[in-house]
Amino acid sequence: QRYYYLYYVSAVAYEANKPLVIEDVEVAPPQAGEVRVQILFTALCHTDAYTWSGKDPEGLFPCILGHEAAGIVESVGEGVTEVKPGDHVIPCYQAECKECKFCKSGKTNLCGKIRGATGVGVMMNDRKSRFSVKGTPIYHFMGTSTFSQYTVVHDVSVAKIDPQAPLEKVCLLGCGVPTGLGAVWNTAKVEAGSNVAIFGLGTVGLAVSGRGCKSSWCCTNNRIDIDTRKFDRAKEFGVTEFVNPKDHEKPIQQVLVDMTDGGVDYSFECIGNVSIMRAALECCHKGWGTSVIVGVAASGQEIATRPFQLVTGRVWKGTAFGGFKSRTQVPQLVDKYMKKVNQTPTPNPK
Ligand code: NAD
Ligand code: AHE
Ligand code: ZN
Repeated sequence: QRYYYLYYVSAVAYEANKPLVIEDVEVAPPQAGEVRVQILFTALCHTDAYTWSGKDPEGLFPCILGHEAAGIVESVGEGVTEVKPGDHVIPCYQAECKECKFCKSGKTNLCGKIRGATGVGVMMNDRKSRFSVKGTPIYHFMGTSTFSQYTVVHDVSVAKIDPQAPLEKVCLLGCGVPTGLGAVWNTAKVEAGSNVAIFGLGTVGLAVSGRGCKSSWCCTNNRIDIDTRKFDRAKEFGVTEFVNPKDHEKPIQQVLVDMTDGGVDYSFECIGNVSIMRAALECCHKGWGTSVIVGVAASGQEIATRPFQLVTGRVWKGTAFGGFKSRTQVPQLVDKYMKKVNQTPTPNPK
């Protein structure tokens, strides 16, 4: 166990939309209930770009972005019992304390214990940052800040995983892949034979379309993207039908309703565009179609539809981290990846 300040390299976002600056950052030792992690691999999620753009109402600068990563515990603060130095971990922006009203409810994967601190870029203990550059504090981001060789996270935000798992691959289980899988398995609970429309074929949309829907044996999937290069990538995920809104004059919801004998059973918005969220709801079948909002829309943006769409049986839902309880279920997803099996994990604990 080592308790000293570390000087390591991080990519600091000093201002919205300005290039990240590679800096020597001082990373303070973990305090009680905190874990310092050496980040070995980090990916880029659209949400990092969204906050960097300055459109996130919770975005604070200067900060260290990044929340889709994997690494090794370097040291732990007082009272930390569930991980120790050397453990392989995935930082979890959606915490799981197992004690708060949210965690105990069995109804949600949201956790309330540290959300108030992570939303303002600090740690719970002293409401301060563990990062600084020449004495200037740098805000944390989403309680993870993985664009850094070392980071400090709350113990409730770290999932201990199989040490054999390849960290360069399972880092994706920190956000995009579970979000897409869980949107299908946990939030929509798509049944076999369902007709599904997926708007946006980035990491999240591909996770919905690939393993997510295949595991649910959907027979028809309509994938929508304006970037046709994404279609080639999606074919590798077994996708066969594509719709490019730019090829149609009619609104995309009408195109899909016409193509699917009245609308799809499920749709997923994986872009973060409020007009498309509306289209995703309105392409659903009257009486039962369910649309899941996964995309994150900018500050000030609002969704709209005619209430009649809901009165006539369509359902509008949203999902955060695919409804997975992070510390419990991320290690299960890693195990599933290691076993290369394609089954749903155990249901959320009550
Ligand atoms: P991404 O940038 O990899 O993919 C977005 C895709 O949308 C791209 O393929 C792009 O070509 C396509 N697109 C953009 N505009 C379009 C349009 N008008 N019509 C059709 N397609 C369009 O993003 P990602 O990392 O997969 O994330 C997707 C969204 O989900 C983002 O808003 C992100 O912030 C959000 N997100 C939410 C959660 C959650 O827990 N709810 C988790 C992860 C990501
Ligand atoms: N600060 C943003 C929040 C955006 C948002 O909804 N984030 C998702 C995760 S995106 C991961 O790539 C989420 O889990 N939200 C639940 C939570 O507690 O933040 C904003 O727009 O205000
Ligand atoms: Zn993300």
